Amino acid sequence: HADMRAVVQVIGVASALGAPGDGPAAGPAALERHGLLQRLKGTGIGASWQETLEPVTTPPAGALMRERLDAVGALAQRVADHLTALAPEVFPLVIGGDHAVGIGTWRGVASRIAPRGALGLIWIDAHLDSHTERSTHSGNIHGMPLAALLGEGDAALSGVAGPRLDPANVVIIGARAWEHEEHERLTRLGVQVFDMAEVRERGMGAVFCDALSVVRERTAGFGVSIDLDALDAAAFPAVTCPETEGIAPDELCAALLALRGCGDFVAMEIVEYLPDRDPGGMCADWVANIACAALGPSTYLLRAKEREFGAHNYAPL
Ligand code: B3U
Ligand code: MN
Ligand code: MN
Repeated sequence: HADMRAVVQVIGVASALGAPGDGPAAGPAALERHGLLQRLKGTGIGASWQETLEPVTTPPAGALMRERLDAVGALAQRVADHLTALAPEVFPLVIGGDHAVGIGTWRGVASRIAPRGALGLIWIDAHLDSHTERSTHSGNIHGMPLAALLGEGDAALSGVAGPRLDPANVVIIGARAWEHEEHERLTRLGVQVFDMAEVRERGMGAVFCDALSVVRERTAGFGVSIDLDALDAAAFPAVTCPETEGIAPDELCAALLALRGCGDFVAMEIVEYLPDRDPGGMCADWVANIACAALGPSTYLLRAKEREFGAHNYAPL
């Protein structure tokens, strides 16, 4: 896995098609300007940022649900195709954009590993993102991507090419705001939810450890999708739908360090960053900390670098 992490490729998706405002579309460029790639390279891994995808058409504000579903579906298909075409040794880090981009990310990643087996997914989010166009209260498509990945809802979203996720291989961490329809859907499907009450009670580390065993048990590889609104809104306000009482950013980073030892960790996504609400760049720093915690070199690679360069000539975090 040290080799796999040596080729992280950042793929921006500058889309706000699923969000109520257009702010999240500016996320990838803002994070790039803030030095996300340099921070990743500073851990000692190889990384590049070759692409930021954009929607081809953006329906006007107030467009019909039909038009918006088709626009999101078309973008998701392009994201999925892009990921499917990447060389096998590339580890994709997708930077949103709102969470609707996840439909493309995880169908694409599931297609890549399909010859070897199923995909597991850890969905870290204040919300459940498991509405369909029929059950949504807000009308916002970023509240629907997980349902679509599980095969539910309108064909424009659920029909994006690639294997559906098996509910038994999916877990949610950090949820604390949902509507009953989406909660019922997940209960019916059998998706395990580690809600915020459980995170608070047992600690993020213990919950993350359980989550890892679920998504790794019957799969050929697993991914992590991080909706930044999972973080506590007081510490991380730069999201479209801030929710209080969330995960502390440093707690999340500490848990994510466990990923460095996982050879079957195949892709990561970080979404919903809203630069408008981050004038000082404090949240952009946290995004880099999060990416580096998960994707920095394995202990094995760090030891090798220490032998080669001495202990302090590179930054492990
Ligand atoms: N469940 C609500 C809130 C929400 C979902 N995802 C985000 N917000 N970012 C909805 O709009 O469906
Ligand atoms: Mn959310
Ligand atoms: Mn989300």
